[in-house]
Amino acid sequence: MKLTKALGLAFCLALATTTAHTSVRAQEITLRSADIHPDGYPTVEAVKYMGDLVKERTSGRIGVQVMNNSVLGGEKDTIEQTRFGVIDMNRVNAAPFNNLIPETVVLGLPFLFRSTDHMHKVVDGPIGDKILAAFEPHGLIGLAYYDSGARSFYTTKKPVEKLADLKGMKIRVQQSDLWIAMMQAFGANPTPMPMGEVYSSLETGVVDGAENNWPSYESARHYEVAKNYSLTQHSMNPEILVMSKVSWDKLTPDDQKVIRQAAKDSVVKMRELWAAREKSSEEKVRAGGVKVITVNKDEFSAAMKPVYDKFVTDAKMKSLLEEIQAVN
Ligand code: GTR
Repeated sequence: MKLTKALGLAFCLALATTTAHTSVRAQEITLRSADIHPDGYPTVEAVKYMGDLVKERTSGRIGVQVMNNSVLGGEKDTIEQTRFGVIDMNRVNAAPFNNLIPETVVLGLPFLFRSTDHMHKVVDGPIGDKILAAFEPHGLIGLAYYDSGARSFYTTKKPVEKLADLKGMKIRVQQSDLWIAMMQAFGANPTPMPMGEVYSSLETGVVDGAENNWPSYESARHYEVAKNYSLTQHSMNPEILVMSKVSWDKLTPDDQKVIRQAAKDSVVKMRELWAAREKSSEEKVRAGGVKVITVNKDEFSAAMKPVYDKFVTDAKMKSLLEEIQAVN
């Protein structure tokens, strides 16, 4: 019985693959792009939109197939696969790049950006370009930045009302040394893990809390199991769209230009989608019974000196930080 089922599944998969190939036959190149988020999430829709632009601008020769919902794996794994050309494109938060590409660390530093506008000015300007260029020696082409709002803490039992409440709490973080150090500076016990494991970890008590923006808190349904959301807004770490250098090098310079431009053009669309989703997600979780807590952000930000001391050490990081702070 088991064998029959397995054979049946294999047959279905083979059929699905054949069908997929048939439907894209008119396209010469199909770029597979990874994302962990579900359909409708702004990052997913923005990359689909970018794909439409690419298709239109190459008369249907090149298309983008967004493979979202973590079907290609967690972010850290898909980054590796993208570097090796197994995946062509990837939309990932800046955090899982931190240990590989030191220049990305600056973007996630706590309480760095003064506002969304400040963050936009930085990533849209020469500093943003400089950080994207730092991807290339690591087998990746940095294409664009997408919004990710501000990240705040949410907890299952005890609400975080003041800094001392985080003391000893097990908090899930992204897989990045910066984020581990940040949680330690907040007094918490960092537990790094991929996003896909967070819901069950909150539910079973493996962690006491996590932190994220409104849309992720809502779409991953973490608000169902962690009902205290404390508005610390400690980081505005953006999302980054990258392409595998292996896939990039197979394209003509003209096609590379089309890809770059379409990625840049999708940023405008993404920002609209993001602003709307931040609002609707906040409304949904509030309606779902979440307790939203206002905190004294200064108290949280004052605890972050050790993080800056640990990560802003060399001349390159110091100048990146100063340049960002100087942007008005
Ligand atoms: C989300 C982000 C994801 C991922 C996730 C996480 O806000 O869009 O790329 O980084 O957070 O916390 O793992």
